[in-house]
Amino acid sequence: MSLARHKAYPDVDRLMGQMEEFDLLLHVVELEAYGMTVVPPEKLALAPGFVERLRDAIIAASEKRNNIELGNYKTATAMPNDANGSNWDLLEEDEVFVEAATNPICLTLVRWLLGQSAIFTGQTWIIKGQGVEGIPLHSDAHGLPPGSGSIAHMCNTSWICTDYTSAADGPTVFVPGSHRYGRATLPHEADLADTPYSFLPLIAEAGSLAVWNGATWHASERRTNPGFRVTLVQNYMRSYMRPQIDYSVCCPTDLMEKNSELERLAGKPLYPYADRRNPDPERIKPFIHAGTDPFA
Ligand SMILES: O=C(O)CCC(=O)C(=O)O
Ligand SMILES: [Fe+2]
Repeated sequence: MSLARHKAYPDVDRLMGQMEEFDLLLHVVELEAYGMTVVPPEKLALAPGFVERLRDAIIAASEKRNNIELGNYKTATAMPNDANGSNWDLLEEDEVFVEAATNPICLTLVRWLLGQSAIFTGQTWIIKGQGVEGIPLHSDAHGLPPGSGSIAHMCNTSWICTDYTSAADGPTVFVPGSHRYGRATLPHEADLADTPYSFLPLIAEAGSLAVWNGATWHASERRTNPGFRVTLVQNYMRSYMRPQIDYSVCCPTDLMEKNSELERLAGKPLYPYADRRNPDPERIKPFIHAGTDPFA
């Protein structure tokens, strides 16, 4: 008999019921132990054709927003440079993006990690063609310094829209257990070629959902196969840590011009992204640095 029957801890009892209903207990244990898990399509209660619609909607959005043609996603050997341009903020492009963000199995795992008050904070695609390089190990929980590792502050749920069968597909890779470090990677830890940390690849068939604690270190490998890897990335966050007054927007310019401390305190927040684009890497740098040390 489960403890949930006592109904003494409603926020958890609800989750326990859903985890049993959706057969997610293994995935919750993997999230705790490894910092990531992959839910296979058969557990995701997907509407017929969901992953095909999602993949087509991503390709259509990329072609429309960037005024390009991507060709056959299974066989293309070249990818236009701007296939990932304007790739944030997709809900209004197609209702399949709303289905993806609100899938009940996805939300059960999100709420396990972030609590019932979790909020949806972003949705973006990755299209990755033959020869596209990987990216180094990093945490997605930007700005959270060491000491913050006992709970998840944000998480990532990624819909896998094409099969990730081997390293040649250019998959995401993860350092298992790294969510416990509760910090960003340091420069000498980040390169997959010589990092001292072991990592495991995200191998999954199309229609799977990969879920990770945002603090779990991850990277991606170079894609050598033809065709595109297509992924829908979704972020959710805890609802705290937002300013009462957003001085980055409303602090009078003349006051900031007279006082450089005031300008610094007003901040230049990384979020929200202003124009659907990944921000300039120079703008992200200070936020990543803030995740390396409590005094950073
Ligand atoms: O799989 C990849 O290309 C890496 C994606 C990534 O870093 C992310 O979704 O946060
Ligand atoms: Fe990431």
